[in-house]
Amino acid sequence: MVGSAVVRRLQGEDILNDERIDLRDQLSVREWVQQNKPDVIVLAAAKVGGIKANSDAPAEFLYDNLMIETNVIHAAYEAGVEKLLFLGSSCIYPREAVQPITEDALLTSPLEPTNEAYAIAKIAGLKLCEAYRQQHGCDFISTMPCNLYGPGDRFDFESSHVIPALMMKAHEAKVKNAKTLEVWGSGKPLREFLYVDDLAEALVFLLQHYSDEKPVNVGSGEEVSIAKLAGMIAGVVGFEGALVFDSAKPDGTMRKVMDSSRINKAGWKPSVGLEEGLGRAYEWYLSNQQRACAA
Ligand code: GFB
Repeated sequence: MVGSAVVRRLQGEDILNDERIDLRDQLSVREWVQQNKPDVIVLAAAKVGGIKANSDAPAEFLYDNLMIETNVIHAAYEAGVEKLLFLGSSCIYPREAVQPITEDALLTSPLEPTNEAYAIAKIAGLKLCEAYRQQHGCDFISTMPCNLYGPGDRFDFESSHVIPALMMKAHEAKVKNAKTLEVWGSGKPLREFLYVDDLAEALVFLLQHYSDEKPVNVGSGEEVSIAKLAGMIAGVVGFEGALVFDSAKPDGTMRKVMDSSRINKAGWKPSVGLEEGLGRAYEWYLSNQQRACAA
């Protein structure tokens, strides 16, 4: 999802976007980077998923992400890549971080257990960028996006993030004329969502204007409860039944809103509000259902 948005944003530029490489394979990555000699790498590739996928497959989330990061970052160093941008995530901040979360909160207290494996891997990625900058002078930077959504997202009832999962459920409920829509957890957790094309704009902005070891938060600042979000999604999809909350499912972190004032002050602001973004995401889902479910 993020990679495609960056490619959309950079249309017309000389972009290498080779989906055949298994980034977990060290040799393939090294050969590809040596042969293609990119000037810049945006490391958007990762094993990602929603709260259930993270809890069900911690080994995959840890292994795949560690392999992707170490292979790409080291290969970039060996090939003398001029700039590399690594993507962390707001969920790598401590579970009880003071809100809104500033970049300084990293590694100050324990992580949220439902995504600990993913968070540990992503923290390692940030630290790799920092270490290659310190030891070898590489211009490798990192950013922390909040929860993302939009075209190219993976739509799956079980393993998706909340927006695509609820969108699919609401769509199916509407088509089948069902009376209820199941929402996991209490509906009380608060989340901050950013439309993926706004993130792509921020990434290009950082590539052009930022060079420091400290990661940069990129969020919308727009916080919403899961209950309200579910209602908005039902509205966008046109599902008119009732929301039913399943308290047997986990809530995860109760709140994770980031302080994005550093990038805001530097000049980047999001342009797509949640209501509009949900509409666009649903349109994309309707016209790409096959691709959306295979992503
Ligand atoms: O998007 P989500 O899976 O990830 O869930 P996290 C957000 C909230 O939505 C949780 C609730 O409180 C879920 O219980 N929710 C309600 C649902 N209905 C659903 C549903 O049908 N599907 C899903 N998936 N959730 C992830 C991390 O945490 O955040 C990842 O696990 C990743 O590592 C991502 O970084 C950004 O926000 O809880």
